[in-house]
Amino acid sequence: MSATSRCRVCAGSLAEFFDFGRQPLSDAFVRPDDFADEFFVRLAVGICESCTMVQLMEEIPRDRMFHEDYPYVSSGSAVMRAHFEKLARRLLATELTGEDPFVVELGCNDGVMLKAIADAGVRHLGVEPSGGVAEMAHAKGIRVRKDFFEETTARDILATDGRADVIYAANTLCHIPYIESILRGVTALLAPTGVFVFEDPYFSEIVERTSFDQIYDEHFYFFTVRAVQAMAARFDLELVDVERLPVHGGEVRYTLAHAGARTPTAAVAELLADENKRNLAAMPTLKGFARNVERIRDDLVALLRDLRDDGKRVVGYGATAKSATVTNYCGIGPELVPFVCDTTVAKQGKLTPGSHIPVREPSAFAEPYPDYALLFAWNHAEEIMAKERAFREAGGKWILYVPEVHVV
Ligand code: JHZ
Ligand code: SAH
Ligand code: ZN
Repeated sequence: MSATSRCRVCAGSLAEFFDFGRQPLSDAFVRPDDFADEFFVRLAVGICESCTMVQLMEEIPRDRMFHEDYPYVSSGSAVMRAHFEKLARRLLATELTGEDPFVVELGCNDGVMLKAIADAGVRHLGVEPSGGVAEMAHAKGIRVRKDFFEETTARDILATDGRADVIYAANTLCHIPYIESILRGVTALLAPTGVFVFEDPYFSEIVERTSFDQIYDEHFYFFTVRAVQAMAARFDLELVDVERLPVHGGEVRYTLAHAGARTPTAAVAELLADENKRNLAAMPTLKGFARNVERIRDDLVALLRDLRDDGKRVVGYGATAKSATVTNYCGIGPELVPFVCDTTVAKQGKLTPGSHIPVREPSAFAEPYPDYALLFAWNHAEEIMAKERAFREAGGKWILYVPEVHVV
């Protein structure tokens, strides 16, 4: 782990605004008999005093996070599958209409987006370093390169496949501290009229909803229009469109093009104005966020202790990466939440990182239903509550902690 106090985009100085303390790797689920060598990092977040990019204070070695056993599988949510299919259809209709178009996806995971591109017979390449999920994509008939995307990878792809009309990355670009290498690679690989489209959690939404659990090892950057616009300009790229997305608790889809190649839409200036109105980059705003985080921690722990003291059963729902921050920062372990259920086979039978809550298969939820379910996968609330309608009908209640601790 390398400590840094300089912005990874512009080398400006970072002003730290929150420290979560010692945190485990969020997707490092541990075997019950083997947690002696868990890896911890200092999880703290700061803002660049020059370019306003919000980022972690310390970089975590990428191979510790993204490897053969990386457990997150993108196709686990029906809503997310539909989201990516819709985007694929739109790209096919608007950006991939020329002769023999070519799409590159960074972090294609199990192929949730590229499947629709492959089915349309369009030339594509997924770049995915995590072997297990890359293999799942390959099994779907998708062309995958098991690798980290960076400048050398981009130049290599350029040499073999030519320029890309679309370069796409969902929930991946914000994971990559060495973003300079990525953007140099993108600039080299992108066709003159091509677009680099990426979508990630929106920092404005994180502050607005105090969704502090978006802050964990894998999320290195927390993008805003202002910081992305400044970053793009450093690489002769230009932010030409933004679109707010409801998924994963509120994201923005950014579209970059070569500088001067496209006219920016009005949405860019509008969202930038909104950020300025909110004083998003100002220290008092960030300190206010920090106070809200502490309040939510106190409220959540108080509620869980009261329920335990009243003899109520509480079960966790969704062993998310986000929940690593919640459980470890708040000090929530099996004494407050005896287990958490999750559909991901690779997480089942293991313990949550750091907090050591057993992960069980979804069927355990109804054997019998608990009194309360703590919804760690709150970003999938609609989908999960619909699927688990019988829980509420049986008198069960959901506990949520975004944007405040509340019971429904
Ligand atoms: P979910 C991961 O974050 C990590 P996580 C990563 N860093 C990131 O940015 C996002 O994904 C994209 C389970 N589940 O999507 C499956 C059910 O059990 O909120 C998952 O383990 N039943 C790349 O992990 C978890 O919940 C269900 O019905 O915070 C959801 O994880 C559904 C829908 C999900 O991402
Ligand atoms: N796009 C999917 C997957 C997000 S998970 C979705 O939105 O659901 C983030 C993925 O990025 C992981 O599968 C991880 O292995 C991959 N990743 C991490 N660093 C990368 C890099 N440098 N190049 C390409 N993929 C990377
Ligand atoms: Zn900076």
